[in-house]
Formats: sequence, structure tokens, C-alpha cells
Amino acid sequence: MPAPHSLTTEVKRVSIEDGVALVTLTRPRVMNAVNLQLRAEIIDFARELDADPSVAVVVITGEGDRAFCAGADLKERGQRSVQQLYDERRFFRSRWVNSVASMAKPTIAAINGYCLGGGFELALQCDLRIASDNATFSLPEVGLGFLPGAGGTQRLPRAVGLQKAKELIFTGRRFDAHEAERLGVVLRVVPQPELMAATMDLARSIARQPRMSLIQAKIALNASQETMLSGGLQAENEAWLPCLLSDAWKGQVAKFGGKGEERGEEQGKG
Ligand code: CO8
Repeated sequence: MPAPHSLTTEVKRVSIEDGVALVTLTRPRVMNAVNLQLRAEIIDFARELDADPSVAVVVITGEGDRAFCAGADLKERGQRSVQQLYDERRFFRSRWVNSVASMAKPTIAAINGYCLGGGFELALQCDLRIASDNATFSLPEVGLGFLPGAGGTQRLPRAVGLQKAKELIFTGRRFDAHEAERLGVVLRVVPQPELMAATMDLARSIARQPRMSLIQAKIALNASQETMLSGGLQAENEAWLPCLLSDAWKGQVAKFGGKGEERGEEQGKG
């Protein structure tokens, strides 16, 4: 395993250890709101960490205990003309709405405090979400004269069902971590001081799994949300086949006296 390293900018910090990249949004004075720079850096780090062989799992969180992310930086947006907002959206939309969701590697949001608007949509891009007991969720865009336009109208119904998503988006009401857990928005809720330890434990346990199996399993699981059953089963088969050639599988089958050919290298790299 390469030595741990980190990458810090004005708006985010990345540290990598034990196969887990921890990305922290570092704008706590504005509740980690997403300005243009942070949006561009999220798009970049998603691509870079996906290609980094020292990374198996990516965790995203917000600095401090008040907010994961309070959505778009409304102060910055307020300074921009309609033309600028239109041009930026045309350029960024397709990159932003799938930036984290399109990562091959598993991703986890560690949600501390407010998780609003575009911040909630960013969390919905992650494969797994763990919330601290002080987390508060809302998609308030309709009340702002907009609609959730960074994936919220598509990913929330997939998480909670269409009717509940309509209630939450039409009203924009805030709901707490325990309701988020009941609805299936988050996997589980932990006391605020334990959030990062619990999330990193989960991330490390996933990072110890064979890399190729994780990536192929994610492809097959995601296909279940995009296709009919027959298409999903086909995608599962296509995801299964490359695993047959992985070092991890060869090593496992050799342990049982099978025709694993040469033992795989270290498990976790297959
Ligand atoms: N953008 C910029 N600054 C913010 C944001 C934000 N989204 N949220 C909070 N801040 C700032 C506050 O202005 C304040 O700064 P300052 O001290 O300079 O006044 C600081 O963070 C602390 O905030 P508060 O003092 O308000 O702290 P509270 O604990 O009282 O409240 C809240 C925290 C509940 C998070 C409150 O700040 C709030 O409601 N924020 C706005 C949340 C919101 O509506 N987010 C946007 C969601 S919509 C979205 O993300 C999609 C964009 C759609 C628009 C598209 C336009 C083209």
C-alpha cells in the first residue's frame, strides 16, 4: 500500500489511507455551500480518485459539525446574470449531476448537520449515506422558485418512493436524521461524535474487499435501477465474467484445491 498522502485546496481537503480517500468540503463559514470552485473540484476529484490505484473507497463529508453542505452558494449565484447561470449550467450540468454517481468505486457520504438542496443531491449521488443524529435534510428548491435540478427529482424517488419524494419536494420541509433512516435516505444514524469513526470503519471494511469484485458488483447493482429485470440479469452476467479472471478469485479457488492457476497477488488488488 503506498504511503498516505493528501491534497488540500481552499475549498476541500483529500487524505488517503488504507485504501480510503476522505474528501472534506472545507467552507464551514458558509455551511460548506458549493461555489463554482468547489463544484469544479468535486468533478475533478471524482475522476482523479477513481483513477488512483491507492483508492478503493471514497468518503465525502463536510468540515465542522454544523453542515455536510447547505447546497449551492446562494451568495455567489445571486451575483451572476441569467445568461451566466444558463451558460454555466449548459457546461456543467452533465458533468455535475453524475460526477460522484458515475464513479466506479464505492462512495459514502458522512452527513453531519445540514444537508440541503444541492448538498442533499450530492449525498444522493453516493452509494451509501451515514448520518449523525444532528443531521437535517431538505430539498427546498421549489420554495426558492426552482426545482431540485442536480438529480434530486430522479434520485430521491428512487430512494424513498415517488409519493414521498413528491411530498418532500413540493413542501421543501426539513426532516431529521431518524426520519431519513426510516425513509431509506440514510443507511443508519450514529451519535454526532461517532460519525467519522463509524463511517471510516465501514469504508475500510469495504476497501479490504477485492477491488474488481467491488467495481463489478456496483455496475450490476446500478443496472438494477436502470433496466427491466431481463436487462439487469444480462448486466449482472456481463459484470460476473471479468471476475473469473481476477487474481482474487484465482487465489480463493486455489485455496480449495481448484484450478486457480497461479495464486493471485495480495487479496484486495484482484
Ligand atoms: N450559500 C451561501 N451562504 C450560505 C448558505 C448557502 N447555501 N447557507 C448558509 N450560508 C451562510 C450564511 O449566509 C451565513 O453567512 P454569514 O455569517 O456571512 O451571514 C453562514 O452560512 C451561517 O449561516 P446562518 O447564520 O444562516 O446559520 P443558521 O444556523 O442560522 O442557519 C441554514 C443555517 C439553515 C443552513 C441557513 O443558513 C440556510 O437556510 N441556508 C440556505 C440553505 C439553502 O436554501 N440552500 C440552497 C438550497 S437550493 C440549491 O442548493 C440548488 C440551487 C438552486 C438555485 C439555482 C439558481 C440558478
